[in-house]
Amino acid sequence: MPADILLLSTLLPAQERALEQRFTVHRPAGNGEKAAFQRDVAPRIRGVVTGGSTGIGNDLVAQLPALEIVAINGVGFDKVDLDLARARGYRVTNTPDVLTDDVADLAVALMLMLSRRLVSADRFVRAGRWLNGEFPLATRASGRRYGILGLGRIGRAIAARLEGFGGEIAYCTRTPVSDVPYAYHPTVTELAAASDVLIVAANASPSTRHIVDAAVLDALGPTGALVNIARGSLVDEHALIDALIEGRIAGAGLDVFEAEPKVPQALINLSNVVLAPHVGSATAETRGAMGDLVLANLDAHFAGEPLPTPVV
Ligand code: 8YV
Repeated sequence: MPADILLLSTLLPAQERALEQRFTVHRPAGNGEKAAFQRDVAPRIRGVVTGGSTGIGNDLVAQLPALEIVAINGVGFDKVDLDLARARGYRVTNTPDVLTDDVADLAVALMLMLSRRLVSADRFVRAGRWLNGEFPLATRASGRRYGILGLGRIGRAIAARLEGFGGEIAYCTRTPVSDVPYAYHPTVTELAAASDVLIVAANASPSTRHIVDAAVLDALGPTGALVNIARGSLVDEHALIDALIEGRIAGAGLDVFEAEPKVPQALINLSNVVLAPHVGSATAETRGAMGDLVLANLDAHFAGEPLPTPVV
């Protein structure tokens, strides 16, 4: 009998078909179907596929007594309770490596768009305003001081790209990394003070919540820019909005938000902000590779083989 899988994330259509060929696939219950789902389906669910930014809540896990594996279609596992997984004995997998380049590309793109004011420039041309005068001067993107918060796979890929921009690269992690030539700063405030562009690329966890706060933004200063491609929870969004409105930092490029997909109107109103709808890994190629890894983890689990990319 094929195992019952609950699909909470979208995969490419061909991958959802592949999943349906191998498993009995269920989608989340709509309003009015919840009682039937809990009674008839939930007790049979052995696997869950979910997104990195959505994860799975413990209330849903509590409804799934037969749960054996949560396959995250993403690298971040901050929205899955790993202690609960260990205690209950189900596996957790993610999709590292395959999305690193895309997320690093987006970090650099946001930095470039922000410094060179590309969103405003595009609007300027479309509105026909070029006919009446020149576009205001932007800020150089090359040759700056780049600070990277978190130097895991994605942080390193961002640094590798920024090496091509000249300038200085520094980073902040809990302990210094031995194999990189970049300057180390033990605190985020010190890193921000030494940076023109502060790029957030750290894992989200209770200990990194709001690690970029008002003090860090003030250390970054009125000519500094913030880029966040990690998780919204790492940045105190209220403090960020205040700093942007008061000109205590120059701008922000954001792919992630504290309550996404809800984006505060205050950020939408600001012209010194570039906004993206959490698209770090959202290319056809990378989503394909991520989906393949999700399928490979599920196949391995149900065949009793070692998991390709286990977290728990
Ligand atoms: C995805 C992500 O947007 O990898 C992650 O942790 O947040 C992103 O790659 C998400 O997982 C898609 O479901």
